Amino acid sequence: MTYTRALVRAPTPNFALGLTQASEGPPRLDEALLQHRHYCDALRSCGLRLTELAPDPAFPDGTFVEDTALLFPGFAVIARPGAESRRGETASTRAALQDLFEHLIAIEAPGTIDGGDVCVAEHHVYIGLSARTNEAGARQLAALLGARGYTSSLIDIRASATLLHLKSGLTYLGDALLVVGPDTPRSTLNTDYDFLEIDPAESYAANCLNVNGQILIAAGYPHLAEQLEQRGRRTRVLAMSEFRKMDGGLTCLSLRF
Ligand code: CIR
Repeated sequence: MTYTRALVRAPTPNFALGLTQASEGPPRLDEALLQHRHYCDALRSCGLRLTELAPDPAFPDGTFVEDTALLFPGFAVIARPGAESRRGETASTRAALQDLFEHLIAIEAPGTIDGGDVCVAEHHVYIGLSARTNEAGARQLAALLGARGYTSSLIDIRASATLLHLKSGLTYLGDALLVVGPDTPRSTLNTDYDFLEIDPAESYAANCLNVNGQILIAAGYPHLAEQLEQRGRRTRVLAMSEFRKMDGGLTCLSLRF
């Protein structure tokens, strides 16, 4: 799929007050801002025009815009984040998407969905059941996707101590290639696809991103870089240390369409 645009939001000054389970210490704001700038530069160099949402200190996790919506050709789904502290983030996403998508559909209570739990592989969508995405939300999403020509399946990661979101351990890179982390349940994955297995020592690297043929990967994971290069994929490495401290990865920092 070719993207032309993306929504992003720089970290707020109180970014360190966001939710995290990582025990890597607080993020450094100056470094996070620099890493975010480089991320935006990478998206632009892949041909994307960026809409930059305003950072809002009421939402220290707001830089992880991916969790607030799901974008498909012709329609957008406004998510309902599982964490109470993040629920209000969707208002600014909705306002930004209003004029860009013909149809906006919202996930309704009691359903919750974080965009990070949704992995789109062509016309099949994997939906993670997690601490953030509940069954009611997953079923609403599955139904509305089904009505629009997509199939979907649920992957339960609630027993995983390591996966915050499904996409922490499963990403789709196009050309029938799924990147699968060591802790991701495999039983419902489409076996027609090729699986790129992430080395257990590099589990964070499973969250990578294909932007118009460039594969963005986090710095510090040489085995993944090598695996992708062996498959003839073009990679671009981005420093992500400050976002990792807040449980965020490459896909979380933008909404692409
Ligand atoms: C959170 O816990 O919600 C944020 N600190 C991290 C969200 C990461 N988003 C993602 O994986 N899609």
